[in-house]
Amino acid sequence: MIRVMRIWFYIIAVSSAVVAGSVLPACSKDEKSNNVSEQSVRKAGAPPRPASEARTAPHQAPAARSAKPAADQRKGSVNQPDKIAPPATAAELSRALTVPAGFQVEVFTDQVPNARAMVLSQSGTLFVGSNRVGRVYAVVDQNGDHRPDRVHIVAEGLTMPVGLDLHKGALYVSSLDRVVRLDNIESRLDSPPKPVVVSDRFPGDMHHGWKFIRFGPDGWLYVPVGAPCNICLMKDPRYASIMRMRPDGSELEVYAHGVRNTVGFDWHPDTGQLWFTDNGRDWLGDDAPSDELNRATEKGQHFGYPFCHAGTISDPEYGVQRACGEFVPPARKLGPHVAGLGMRFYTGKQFPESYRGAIFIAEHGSWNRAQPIGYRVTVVKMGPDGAPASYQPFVEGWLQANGAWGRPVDVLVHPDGSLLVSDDRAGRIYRVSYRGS
Ligand SMILES: [Ca+2]
Ligand SMILES: [Ca+2]
Repeated sequence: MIRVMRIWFYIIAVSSAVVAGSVLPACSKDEKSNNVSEQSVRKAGAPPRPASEARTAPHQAPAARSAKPAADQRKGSVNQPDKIAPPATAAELSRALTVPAGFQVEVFTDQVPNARAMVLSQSGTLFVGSNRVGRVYAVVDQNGDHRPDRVHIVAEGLTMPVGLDLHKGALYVSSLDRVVRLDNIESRLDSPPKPVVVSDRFPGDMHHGWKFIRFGPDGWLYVPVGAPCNICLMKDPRYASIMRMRPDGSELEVYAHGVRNTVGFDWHPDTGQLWFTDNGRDWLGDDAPSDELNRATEKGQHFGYPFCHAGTISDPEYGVQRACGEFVPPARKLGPHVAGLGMRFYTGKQFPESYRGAIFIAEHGSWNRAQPIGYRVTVVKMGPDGAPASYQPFVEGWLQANGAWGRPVDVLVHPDGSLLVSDDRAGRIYRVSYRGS
């Protein structure tokens, strides 16, 4: 009898630990991680994480244990705005969203559930990734009247296919531990090809495992690998980095270190330098640290994580190991917990002169802040020295007093100069255009 009770006690203790472990650490900065177990990831083809890749968490590294803040020392709170119904009509939409004078916002399509990153082909097909629904969409507007005629599903069953880009007629798509390719995609929208694996050399962690990917002007495919935690130091240098590889998957290497989780980047149209957003750590309070807009000027730079946040905030646990001065500071601090995801330089001509060369940022919005923030598109305008000079809201209104009906994820400059914005909560893509004053 005593033995049976002991076993019951053990089962209850372990279950409680599992529940506790799956609630807080599973929270990611820009959204909660998918509720999918590592076991189901392995079933989907991802290899289990080798022992050598174990994180150097305090429970495994006695030297760091004393610096670990206990759970009750975390600063901050969870406040995820309720999901409310999106505006149903064009009139309601224009009342809900605020834009600068002369601009207007329309729904481009509402047929893309869980819409994430976007890429537009030369012939005008808009490919859209997703997260938990595992699909890739192709939105076709045959006559270019900004009213899509058809939405195809060109891939499904992928694991968090957030990011995608086109190269020589093939659509490259991220899927957790791998990048796959759909060849000659535009001629096969009705009968899409089976994805071909380009590389499966990425970790299989679900936490920050979704990947925005893009080809750089140098022809390399850039693939970030997020930290598999809120805050941790991994021995494997692939974690918390931006990696890159050749289009055939060869020469995989780390391009930038110390990046917690970037879900959007672009190259400056004149300098060719890589600019990227990075989502700061959680549980340091409502107002710290700021999320970051960063600029990489060469390969091999370190952007601070997990030692230093937002250029000046030494991490309470890892900051003793390396000083903030050792790292590249952000080019611009964004708001705390705003969750800046997709970003693009404005290369169009439709918007007024002051927007030329500015950076638009899709802010997915906070969960770890008493007063929610983000849920908007912001704009960073550049000064004459090429450095960010201002940071302001551009489109706001997805967040209302009683909840949030949408969450911006990615932005894309259309060749006609308008700006497309994807929204994974409302399953929509919007078109922001300028009509003049
Ligand atoms: Ca059309
Ligand atoms: Ca940083």
